[in-house]
Amino acid sequence: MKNNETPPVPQAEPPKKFTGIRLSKPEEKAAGLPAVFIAMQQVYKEAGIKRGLTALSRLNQKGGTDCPSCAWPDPDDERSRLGEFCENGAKAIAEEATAKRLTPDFFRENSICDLSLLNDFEIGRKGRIAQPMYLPKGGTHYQEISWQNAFEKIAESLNQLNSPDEAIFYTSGRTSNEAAFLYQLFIREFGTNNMPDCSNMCHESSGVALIETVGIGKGSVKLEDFYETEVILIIGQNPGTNHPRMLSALQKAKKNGATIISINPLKEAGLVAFANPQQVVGLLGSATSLTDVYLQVKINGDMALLKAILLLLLDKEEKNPGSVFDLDFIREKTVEYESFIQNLRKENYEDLLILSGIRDEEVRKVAEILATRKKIISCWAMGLTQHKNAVATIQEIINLLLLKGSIGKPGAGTCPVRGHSNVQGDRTMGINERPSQAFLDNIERAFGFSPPQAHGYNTVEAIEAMYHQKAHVFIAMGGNFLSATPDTQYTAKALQNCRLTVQISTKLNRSHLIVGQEALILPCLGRTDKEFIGGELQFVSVENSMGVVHSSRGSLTPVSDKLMSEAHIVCNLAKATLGKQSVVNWDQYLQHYDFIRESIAQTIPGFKDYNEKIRIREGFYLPNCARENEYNTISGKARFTVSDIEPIRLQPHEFLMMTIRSHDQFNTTLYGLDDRYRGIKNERRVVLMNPEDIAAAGLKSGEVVNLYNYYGGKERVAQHFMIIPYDIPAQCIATYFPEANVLVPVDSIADKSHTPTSKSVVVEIKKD
Ligand SMILES: Nc1nc2c(c(=O)[nH]1)N[C@H]1C(S)=C(S)[C@@H](COP(=O)(O)OP(=O)(O)OC[C@H]3O[C@@H](n4cnc5c(=O)[nH]c(N)nc54)[C@H](O)[C@@H]3O)O[C@H]1N2
Ligand SMILES: Nc1nc2c(c(=O)[nH]1)N[C@H]1C(S)=C(S)[C@@H](COP(=O)(O)OP(=O)(O)OC[C@H]3O[C@@H](n4cnc5c(=O)[nH]c(N)nc54)[C@H](O)[C@@H]3O)O[C@H]1N2
Ligand SMILES: [Mo]
Repeated sequence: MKNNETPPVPQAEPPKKFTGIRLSKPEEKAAGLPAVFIAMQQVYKEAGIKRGLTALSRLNQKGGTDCPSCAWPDPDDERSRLGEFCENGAKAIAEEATAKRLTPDFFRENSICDLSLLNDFEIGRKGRIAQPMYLPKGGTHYQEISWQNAFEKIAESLNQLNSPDEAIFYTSGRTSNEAAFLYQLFIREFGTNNMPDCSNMCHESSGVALIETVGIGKGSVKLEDFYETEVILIIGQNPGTNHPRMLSALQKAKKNGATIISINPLKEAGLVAFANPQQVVGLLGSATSLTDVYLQVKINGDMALLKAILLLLLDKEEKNPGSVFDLDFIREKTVEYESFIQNLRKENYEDLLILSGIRDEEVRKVAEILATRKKIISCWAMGLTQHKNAVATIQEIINLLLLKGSIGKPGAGTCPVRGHSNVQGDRTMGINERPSQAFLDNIERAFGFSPPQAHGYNTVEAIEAMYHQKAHVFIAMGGNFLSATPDTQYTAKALQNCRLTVQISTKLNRSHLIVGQEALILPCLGRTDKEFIGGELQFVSVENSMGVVHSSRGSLTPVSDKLMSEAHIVCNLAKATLGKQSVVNWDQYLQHYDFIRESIAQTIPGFKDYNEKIRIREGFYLPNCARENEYNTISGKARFTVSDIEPIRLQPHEFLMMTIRSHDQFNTTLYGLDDRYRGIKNERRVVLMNPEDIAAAGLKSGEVVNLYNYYGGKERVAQHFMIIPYDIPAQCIATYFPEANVLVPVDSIADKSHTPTSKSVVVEIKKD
């Protein structure tokens, strides 16, 4: 790009250009040979054969590297010798293990404006950030800076604030337990709880719903429970793409006789059938069919659907008491059953069917299955958590499980399937803007300083605070805050209002380009990188979606000797900022990770003897009361909850939009431009739309449109999207995240959990 063509400001949104779509029929099964093949090719292309083979052979093996992709657990028993990873895990490795690096020359040659004109796929492909970089006030290009100077600049900015609450410390869920623990310790000693994290946009609704009802904000099942359960509900989740290794567990469950019920507006290939690439038959392409009953619910129609199912179950139970509900469990282990039943009776079955978009016969089929089964697991993910009524909907699932006594026993329970590989661990380590009093007391007891008591900002509040200039310094431990959060243009302004923005990252993304008056990039080691201290290879630890804490060690030589581990970045930042005032021995933590784990053991329940237990190769389970059929609520019992449906009423010209992931992305990181299972190749600016809706709106397949949202009286527009006919319920549409985030209103959030409502955005469609 010539200088005179460079736009004056960096672009917050990716270029509004099409990349050349190719369409095919959506697939009806996931994985199989092509998947593994494609994945391995990408690794070798990015990392080279030797690095690639080294990284892949260690992935998810006991004592090896924890996959930086999703949080699905590794099998406790045998692990596949073919490799315990999936296509998308391999893509995550290719992304991180790449041998390409961004040198100071790269940043000299490319201004932030130039880079912002690339699409997110192109930006990410540039390579690993190889040294700390600094963007001065008014600067157009990043320039190299020493680690020492970088820490001093941050310390100076933090110490100049009028209050520690004018700083914001974001965390994305890849950060290890060790780094997360030190990070929150530093932030609290500095004096704030402003710790928004990606959870706020992810499973926060699950945490809130579960704590209120069963007394623990995590799922209750173990992997083995899948192998002895009778029914698995999979609601608002696309495991074929986002948790591919879950398909092996579903396959085994199915072989053992489980019935699978999927609830999703889209017929996702991975839920329909699976050809396991880790088995010879799977490699040959023969598939196990997975879902027995597939309910293509309307977007946000889940609560109505669940209530319809519950009404049918109640009806059966009343005809033959004790035949459907687990009355002993209800009596001994729960409270508020009567008010729940009373409220349920008020519902009208026919109305519920209309709201859910599911036919009577289908709902009856499900009720029939659930009526006689006693061991039920319910899985869910973003299809439930990112709505206004997310907490209430998830609690309706809990109601169902409680009625059936399907929790706290083998083969049954809750399974919110987590996103980032250590998002659950980061919360356990105290990354939480609303820490419990007990947690704060533990910090005070272990370290002798008084942590701040006032709650801090969550993600949405952090955006508002920066926008309104109540916060001036933004530091991100990983992630891509600009592109992952709602209302892209608004968030861009918020970040640009800051005096200093700091990104601790492995790869370049748009959050490095839309920055405060000054900006820093601190390049860190990733999961696959080896880290030596005093000649000894260190390891970190992480917690998976089922509460197993285990170690992870890198296997590759870092691409640059100027990378620093996240834990060491925090120690140095703390030393520079807090200086002699600090009561924490940061120097000790720099010497060995065992010292960090020792402090964790002294502070956080469940981590006693951490250093010994973490050396058990398969890791150890954290205590989980719901799993033990104990409920850590005020009453000491699990709680039924009562909630009413508040349907989203659409005008005839409006649509309800969900923003979803393609098969070729990890959140804002694009591995490619395809969504193979959905039959969409080489294009992301698409709107999936019901064919009858397309005709009724006077549109055509392939037509170019703009999408509008008017929440709160403000116009938001996503320009230049292509209409694609797709099997999706009427008045529902789907677009990809993050391209459509510009439409997600920052102030439209879930009740109680404050999660942005990224799966129910009211949209108007107009021709371009
Ligand atoms: N390869 C890969 N793996 C990932 C990620 C990734 O981006 N790529 N992201 C990671 C992270 S952080 C997370 S949180 C998880 C996300 O994993 P998912 O939650 O599976 O991700 P989404 O694509 O957001 O998909 C949500 C699914 O919910 C459905 N859905 C949307 N709205 C509704 C609704 O109202 N009701 C119902 N019943 N269904 C609905 C969509 O059709 C889609 O199938 O995956 C993690 N793993
Ligand atoms: N519209 C819409 N918005 C959404 C969602 C949605 O479904 N729809 N989903 C939400 C969800 S569930 C989530 S979890 C968030 C995700 O939000 P984030 O966690 O903020 O985003 P990611 O895209 O996962 O972050 C990717 C970046 O992390 C950095 N990175 C990768 N590995 C490491 C590492 O090991 N260490 C460090 N320090 N940095 C690393 C790289 O620079 C990379 O570019 O997005 C949310 N936003
Ligand atoms: Mo997530």
